[in-house]
Amino acid sequence: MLPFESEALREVVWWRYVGSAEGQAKWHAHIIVFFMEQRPSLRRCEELPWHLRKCRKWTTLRNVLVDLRTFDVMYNGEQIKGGLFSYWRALVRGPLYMSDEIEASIVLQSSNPHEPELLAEFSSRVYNASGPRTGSSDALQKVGASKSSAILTKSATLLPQTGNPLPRTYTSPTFSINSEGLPNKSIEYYIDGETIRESVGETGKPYFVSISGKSLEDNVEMMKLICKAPGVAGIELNLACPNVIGHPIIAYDMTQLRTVLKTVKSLKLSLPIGIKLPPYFDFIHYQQAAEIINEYNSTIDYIVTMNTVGNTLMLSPYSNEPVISPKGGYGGLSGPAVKPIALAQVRKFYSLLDSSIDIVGVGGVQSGQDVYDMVLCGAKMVQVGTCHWIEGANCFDRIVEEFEGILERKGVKDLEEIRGKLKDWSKAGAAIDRKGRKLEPKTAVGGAGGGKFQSTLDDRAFLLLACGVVVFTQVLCALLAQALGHLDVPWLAQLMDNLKK
Ligand code: RRO
Repeated sequence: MLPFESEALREVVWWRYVGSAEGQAKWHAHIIVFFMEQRPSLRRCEELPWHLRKCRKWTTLRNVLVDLRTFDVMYNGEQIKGGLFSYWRALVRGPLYMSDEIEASIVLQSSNPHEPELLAEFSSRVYNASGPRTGSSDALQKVGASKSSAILTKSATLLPQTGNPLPRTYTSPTFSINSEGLPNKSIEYYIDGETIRESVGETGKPYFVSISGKSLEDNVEMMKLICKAPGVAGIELNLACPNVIGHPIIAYDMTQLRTVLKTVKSLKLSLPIGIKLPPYFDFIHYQQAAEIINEYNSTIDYIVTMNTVGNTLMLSPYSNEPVISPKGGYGGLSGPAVKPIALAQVRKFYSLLDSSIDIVGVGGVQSGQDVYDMVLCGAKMVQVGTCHWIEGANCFDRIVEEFEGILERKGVKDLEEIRGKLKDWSKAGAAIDRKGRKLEPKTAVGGAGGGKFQSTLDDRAFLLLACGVVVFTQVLCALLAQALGHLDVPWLAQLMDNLKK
């Protein structure tokens, strides 16, 4: 058949039997099931990895590629050897949820000498959290233009909302509180082609949409809409907003959590889906949540942990009233103060969840060291929320550069070398810690590499010492001048006489 005719035929078949992104996902899944049951023939090795990548079934793709017979066929097959390498590159070095454009460019550029640089940029694994500075394409464009490796929207509702009454945010160097109440421009805005084009620009970065519907029905409707929208890389389903008046935090109610995941499974979405969780504090609650999420491991691609610590209260020492107005002053806590809570979530879920479910760490991240800590605890990607809010999108450049500096100093070539490799406390480790603390400036906030929020006590000691040196030098000069007869100050003459005696 002539190429033109074959293209035309392809079109006809597509419209007759496929018809939509959802239909396409269904057929990919059929073909995957078909080939999974076959022996590793050349045909299977050509087809199966391609369909798995299309469906973003990364774990299955890895399992197929590590099969020795498959490797043999692919490595020795002239036509598909390049494919083998490109699949591995996508699995090992690229961020997990690349946009199709980025995936395509990685395959195309497999022989490009600049490729390591391109991949290094995307291996940063740091991107924005949903929250302040994510509500409009103007704000998202700044995220896209920075070293953030992806772009994530503010949590959307079906209809636009203005949010809770002002003042609804409070910031300090160590923590922030918000009760924004989901101000957003509606799902229609965030999946609109123009919004996505403006936000992503020429960067080709993956664009994720966060949703936080008022009901399960709203969430279902929004997920269906997102799957039909071209240009969206994945969905973050927020099950943890603490600030909607009259709506408890969904993922604290295990029955509701199960119902939500069951419903999501029944939708057979064509996009990767992550769920954003609230912080848990008791091991039994982690276990209960993890058990439910594991039940849906073929549906849930990743979790995002954690949302703000809900319903906290801060008073003004001047007015003796809450610092924010909605909900009696209760709001979600974020910023450097919550980092230990966030690390605990990542670590605990890393030990409880099936390895096919990835972990995106978020909470109190403001430096490269914080990103490193998250990865050590098991995070595959790391989000930055409050620091982005306070510092602006430039924070991504700083944090990514700090993180890359740490990796370089430690000789880490691939994040998998360190991900989840946190060791238990040891005497040797404690000795290294003591040494390190002595060398480091003591921080008022605590935690190394605190970036902009750091105020060092050593700076003050240095200032005192400098003042002492200046005063001492001046007295010495005066004594010298007196001795040489350039000065005639009676109390200095007295002091010199006393010194001579
Ligand atoms: O908009 C908010 O008040 C808000 C949301 Br949706 C959320 O998920 N977490 C938070 O601290 N604030």
